[in-house]
Amino acid sequence: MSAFPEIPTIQYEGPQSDNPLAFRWYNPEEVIEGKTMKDHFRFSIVYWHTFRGTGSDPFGPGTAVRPWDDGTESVENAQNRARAAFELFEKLQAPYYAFHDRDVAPEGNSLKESNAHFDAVADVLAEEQQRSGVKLLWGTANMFSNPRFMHGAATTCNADVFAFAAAQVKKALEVTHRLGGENYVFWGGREGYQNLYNTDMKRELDHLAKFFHMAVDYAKEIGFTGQFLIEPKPKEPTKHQYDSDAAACLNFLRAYDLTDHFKLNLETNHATLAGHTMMHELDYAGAQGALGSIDANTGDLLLGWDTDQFATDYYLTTQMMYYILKHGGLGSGGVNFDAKVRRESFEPIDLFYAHVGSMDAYAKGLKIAAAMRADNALENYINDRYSSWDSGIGAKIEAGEVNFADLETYMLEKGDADENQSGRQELIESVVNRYIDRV
Ligand SMILES: [Mn+2]
Repeated sequence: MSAFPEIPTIQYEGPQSDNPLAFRWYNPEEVIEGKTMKDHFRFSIVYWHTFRGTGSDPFGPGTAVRPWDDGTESVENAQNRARAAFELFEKLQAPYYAFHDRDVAPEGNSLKESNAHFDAVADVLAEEQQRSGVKLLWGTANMFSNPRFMHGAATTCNADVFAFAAAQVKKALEVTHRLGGENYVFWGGREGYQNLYNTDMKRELDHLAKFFHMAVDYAKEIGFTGQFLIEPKPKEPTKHQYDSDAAACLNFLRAYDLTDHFKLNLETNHATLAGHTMMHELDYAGAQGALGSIDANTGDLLLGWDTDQFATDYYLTTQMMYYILKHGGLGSGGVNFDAKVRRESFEPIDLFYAHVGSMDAYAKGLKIAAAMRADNALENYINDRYSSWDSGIGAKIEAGEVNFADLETYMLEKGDADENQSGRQELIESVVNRYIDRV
């Protein structure tokens, strides 16, 4: 039985198409910089927003109409939902999906029962993957919804809760491994604090590191070779999340000897909550060899919380694809739509309009970014701006050949520094516009 009987498989029709159920820019087989669009993006659909999101908010209940879902927490309903999910993945031509353990299968009355539910749904996920060819980009464990995690999971003050979380991640790793997952993600959930007065921050960070080392050890034990990813987020639900941004995560990983085992899963709306642009986070992580994957969404300029909206802004997608290309792509990661339709967009067809529109926005962003790179549109300005480092005293400093005394001697002889040159910000912004106009 089809969950989306009115929806065809979405096809590429080109930029002139007016069909909202066709791609105008995302052409999976089109080659950009020597790689197909399909391989650049490795688009992934999330289970949580797309199949468990109801549209509820703090002011009212869910609004979403989901005819394939009977609204119960039965295993059978979860299995039927999985079949509906794969129909959507296929019709969107998405090669990947991602889930939390508790999105795909209902939590039971004990850990044992929860694990059994998870296995029963994983059987259907395995069947559907086999049938459709859609693959698992990553798995993760939900360690924030159940009230037991009110103080956190790996950073809880309650040692038993840490043990429960460890058991839950052990199982999630096993299922991710069984389903051929290419990555495993840790998003901090409630790993942070509401008030430092009642918090032993050092002890909590030590516990978090211990937890990650145990996960690395267990992956090795079961032969899971997927990439571990941490997803930075500065706040919400806690006022301070320990994985607050790319720089904080990398410092944590380095301090606890975990850099060899982890990369970052960067999310647009988390970057902006941290007071950064997404391109900043991508460039920072990329510069340190830690760009793993992205959760593709956007916030709202006028709202200060994590709205997880579908991105359609060409400036944003151009910037993202530019820095992803600059750092050599996403490796085993992908462009994962951690985005939800608005509460008012309650019909099943809105799930398609949302994904198609955003996939197109990323595809156009990729084409604009590649056109800029082909002309070295930004690189020419950057190279010129830093040219004082290519020879003379700049080259000596970079090579480590001079010390403070040498530089004092140099400047005493010279008298003053060479004149500065314009940064040309306004010019470069209009250069970017030129490429957006042309593609
Ligand atoms: Mn988010």
